[in-house]
Amino acid sequence: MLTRTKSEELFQAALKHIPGGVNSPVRAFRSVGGNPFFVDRASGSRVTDVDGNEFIDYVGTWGPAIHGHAAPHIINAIKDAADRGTSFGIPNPYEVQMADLVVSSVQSVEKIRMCNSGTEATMSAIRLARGFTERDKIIKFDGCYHGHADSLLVKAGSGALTFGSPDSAGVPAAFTQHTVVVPFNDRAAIQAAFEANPDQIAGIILEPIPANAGLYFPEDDFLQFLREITAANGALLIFDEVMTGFRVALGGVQERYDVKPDLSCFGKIIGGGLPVGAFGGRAEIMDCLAPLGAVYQAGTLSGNPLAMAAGIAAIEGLKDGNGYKKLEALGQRLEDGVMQAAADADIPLVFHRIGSMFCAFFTTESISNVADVMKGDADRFSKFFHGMLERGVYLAPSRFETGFISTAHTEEDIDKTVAAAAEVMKTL
Ligand code: KE4
Repeated sequence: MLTRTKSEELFQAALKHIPGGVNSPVRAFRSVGGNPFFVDRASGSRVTDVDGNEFIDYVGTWGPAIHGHAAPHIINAIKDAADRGTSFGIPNPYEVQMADLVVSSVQSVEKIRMCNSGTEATMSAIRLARGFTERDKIIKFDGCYHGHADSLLVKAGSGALTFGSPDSAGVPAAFTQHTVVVPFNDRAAIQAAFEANPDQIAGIILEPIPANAGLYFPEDDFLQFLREITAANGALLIFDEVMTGFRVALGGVQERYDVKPDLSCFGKIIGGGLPVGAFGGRAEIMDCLAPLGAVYQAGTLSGNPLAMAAGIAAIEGLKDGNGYKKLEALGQRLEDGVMQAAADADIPLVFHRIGSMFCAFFTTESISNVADVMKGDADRFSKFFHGMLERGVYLAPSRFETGFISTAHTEEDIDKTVAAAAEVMKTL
């Protein structure tokens, strides 16, 4: 058993003044049981908790740590920038460099606006889509998560013709009445939504590869279908690439699937571990933003030099493409090893992966939307999570979350992980 004394003390102390003891719900281990550990330090592929336990980390702060933790080139970039001031509220050269870097990396982005989180990015992109099209309604997919802006905290409606109802307390029904929720990969439902709302749909927003309710994939040409049906109906196609942007390729999912959305949202990696979000796309749409246009959007720390310096270092470190080759090789090694471990233990397992993003489902069913993900064995996942934690491997503390490999992970890390999985699978 792991020594958890200091983490337990800290968690009890955290509970006094922080709701649930955490500053973001998923960290609380509520879906796997037990209490979270507290990190003392992290480096490369490892995090070390306050009791001195070291773990191979596959959460990677939920995506930003594509170069691993405390990557020297990122830390040095932050230190250099910090010595000259942390934020000015006045334009700084890093903002121009970041904008040029994203535009040169992502085919559909002609202009970009920085903000401070993925939530801000998607919230702002939707406001911009509504302003540009002068329409109110948005289509989103059941199971896709775009941060916690009111109009996106929406429960799936009973069908394409009904609007979503709030999926959180505190969201007035009126705030979700313009959001239509349809099942992912369901072309008929999308067709019906457009027919039921002629000339009223401002846009469709989606995670082009959903990764917040398990990890699953657009069925053949589904993204191309969305590109065509939005164009045909005067609606915008919005890719939420907060997680997949610069993760699955330098140009994101849109590069891998060769589909050009009208707007894209980013976060995580482009902040190099500091708070950042961004949204960008066609210039004629982006130019509707204040101060040029009538769509208001702002942020005190948007484009601050620290986050820009960190993000620029993170992206520059990916440009030669070697990192993606390494991530693919490590991802394949992990997938092969874990699948073999499950087979040897006669445990039914579905393993979805794209590059360095992966998710394991304890089920025999195929997975193509969130309803399929719900059929997974939650109890088995929790036992697997804790068994791996005991053996020094930290997986995402929820079966609905995606795991991440970094370029700091080694074949030895992967082999240790597979060996641990082989032991734990036998206990399930
Ligand atoms: P933030 O506001 O958390 O920076 O980004 C929201 C967001 C938007 N779009 C996508 C596709 C996302 O994955 C996210 C945030 N992802 C979660 C991880 N599943 C953040 C972890 C958390 O909420 O603590």
